Amino acid sequence: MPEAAGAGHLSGHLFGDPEAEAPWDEAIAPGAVLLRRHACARAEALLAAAREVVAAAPMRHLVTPGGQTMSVAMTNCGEWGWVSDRRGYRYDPVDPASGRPWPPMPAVFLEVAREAAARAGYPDFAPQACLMNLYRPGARLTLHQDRDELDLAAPIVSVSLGLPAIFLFGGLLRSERPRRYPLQHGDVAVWGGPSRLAFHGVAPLAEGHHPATGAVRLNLTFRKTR
Ligand code: MD3
Ligand code: FE
Repeated sequence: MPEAAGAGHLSGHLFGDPEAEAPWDEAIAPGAVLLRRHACARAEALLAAAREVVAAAPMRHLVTPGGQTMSVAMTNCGEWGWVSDRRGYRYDPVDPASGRPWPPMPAVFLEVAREAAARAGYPDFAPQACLMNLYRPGARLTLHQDRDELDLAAPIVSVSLGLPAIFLFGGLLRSERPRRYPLQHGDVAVWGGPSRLAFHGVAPLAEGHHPATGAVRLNLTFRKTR
């Protein structure tokens, strides 16, 4: 049989991982694109850098202004960090748990975020905050909008690592029934333009094991905050 340019041949030697598949892009809404498996090649570097951030600014369960403890554990790196407490939601340059600035954004975080944004049509994305969300089985995010940022013209870039999750993507009204998208290890999403204020959430994480993270999912969201 002659050598064919089939998917097996093309994906078999990417980055030296015989299991690796070539990334592909999926437009899901105006201004929203999923860059499937885009971060797989740098997943180990992202996770190693994430562990260093967490050593300096541990994951914690924030309390909402309504007094509920969030099921997702969070920390931040970069100039600004997203925090929630009884007083409200805000970006703060200081980690309230330590009184110190958030750890700097690791170079590999910035590289992956900027490259994804550029691919989606935002060549000058300069994230000032990276919110790191840790999901254990059962953890979820109810439908919400991200509107604590002053510059809504900048996109949000998100990177999924570890266990898969069902992402819920709604419309500009809470009443719109969300569509469900599975997000897998290495998937990167860019949310901008008309999708920037869409309601979205994450369904409760199912139990599982992922070779890169074990029993958890880690999501990184990169934002321009002001
Ligand atoms: C769509 N995080 O931290 S990332 C969040 O998987 C958040 O941890 C989820 O929603 C997670 O606020 C989803 C994907 C995402 C992020 C921001 C968006 C999707 C978005 C903003 C507008 C529309
Ligand atoms: Fe969000």
